[in-house]
Amino acid sequence: MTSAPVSVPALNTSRSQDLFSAALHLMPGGVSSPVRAFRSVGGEPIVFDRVKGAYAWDVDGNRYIDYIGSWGPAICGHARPEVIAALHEALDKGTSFGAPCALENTLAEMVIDAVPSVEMVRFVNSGTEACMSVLRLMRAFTGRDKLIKFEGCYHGHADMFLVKAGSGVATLGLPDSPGVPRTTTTNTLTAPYNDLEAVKQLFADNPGEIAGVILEPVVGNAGFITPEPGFLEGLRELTTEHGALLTFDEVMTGFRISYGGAQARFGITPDLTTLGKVIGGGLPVGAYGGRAEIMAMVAPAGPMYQAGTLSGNPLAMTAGIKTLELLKQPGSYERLEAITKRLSGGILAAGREAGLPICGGSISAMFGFFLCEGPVRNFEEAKATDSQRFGRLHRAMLERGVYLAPSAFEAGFTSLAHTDADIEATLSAFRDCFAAIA
Ligand code: KE4
Repeated sequence: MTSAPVSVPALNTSRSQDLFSAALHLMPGGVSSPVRAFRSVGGEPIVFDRVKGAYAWDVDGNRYIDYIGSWGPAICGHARPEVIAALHEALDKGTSFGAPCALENTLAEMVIDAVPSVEMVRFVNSGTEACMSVLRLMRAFTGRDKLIKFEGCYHGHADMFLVKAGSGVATLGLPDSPGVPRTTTTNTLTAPYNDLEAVKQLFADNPGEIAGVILEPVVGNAGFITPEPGFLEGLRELTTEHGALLTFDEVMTGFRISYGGAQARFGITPDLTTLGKVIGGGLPVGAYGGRAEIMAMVAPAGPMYQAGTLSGNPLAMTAGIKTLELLKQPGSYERLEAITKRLSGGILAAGREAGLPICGGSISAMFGFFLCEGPVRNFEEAKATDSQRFGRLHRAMLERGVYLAPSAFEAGFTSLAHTDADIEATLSAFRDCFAAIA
């Protein structure tokens, strides 16, 4: 018997509504990035005023326990005093140099020391830039044009990645955004996540033409989907066998699944890795790196061109360095694993108690759930989730002061700032809300 949902006073979001109404006339959809518009969960987005630790406050003064953390960067908690202090100090020396600075050496050494595949690294300003650059590098190094990506995996918004795989095993890329010419995505092949046979078939159908395979080693952009045993190992073997490069897009998983990323946790070393989010500590940073012989292709060391005005800027380097220093402290990942496992286990238990179809899980500081029976091993199976019901859940959780990703096809993120009390309060809200939407 599930308890009747506890009613809560309606949220006063009048100032958010005013600001968002104005934003709609200023920016497409009123936002700087589509997912923030709450289109897939309904209702209007909350306009943030400030963040601190595990919390966000909107412009109406409502406080939320935040499980997005700026989509990953706030893994140590928002506005950590140590990061803010370091930025204040760096600010006095200027905001951008456009010239080499020692801070780049420091962060590069930290990334190289931490991430098994990275012997050399190039900093850029976003995950999108990192992924588009690494694709160019895979093509430059192999002299081949084709790429394999997986349905549901997101590698930023560069044209060649905006491919909506058709249903079925493997298909030539069909652009899923206007403005992306077919010629740009013809070389993008897709396969279902966790489907090694589909990848084998792609290599057989395109002998000597595939430059590389790119994937999220733990998927966070189709909801939370984990690699099945043998999947990552199989990709490592197949790419090596066919002279193609293996790239782990660790923009989301890097320094979140472990200090060395998913590749360290699973013990599979790709040829190249992309990073972002956490390594910028909330300021714009992306990076790509890998074997020195491959990175030697990158200009000006080699012929593959890639550049950026603000790449490696001192403020972003400072925030990244301080964030990794905090993460490196003993016990950080044990704490993240423990609170996230408790949260995820509690969500699944609450959903089942309410009689809802639910599946999901967590790895380190990343979690997710689908409102369907499951298991969910790929994007096709993820689409079975009840998005409508998720939308009602999202709004009900907001009213209870819990801020979840505004899409059924995203992951959730915890931080070192989330307390046991925050987790308990969140699970209490889930129990209420599952009862309300059952
Ligand atoms: P950015 O260009 O947004 O910094 O990174 C693109 C990117 C690349 N690879 C992975 C695995 C990613 O998760 C991302 C960006 N993630 C989304 C969240 N699903 C960013 C949020 C947004 O688009 O507003």
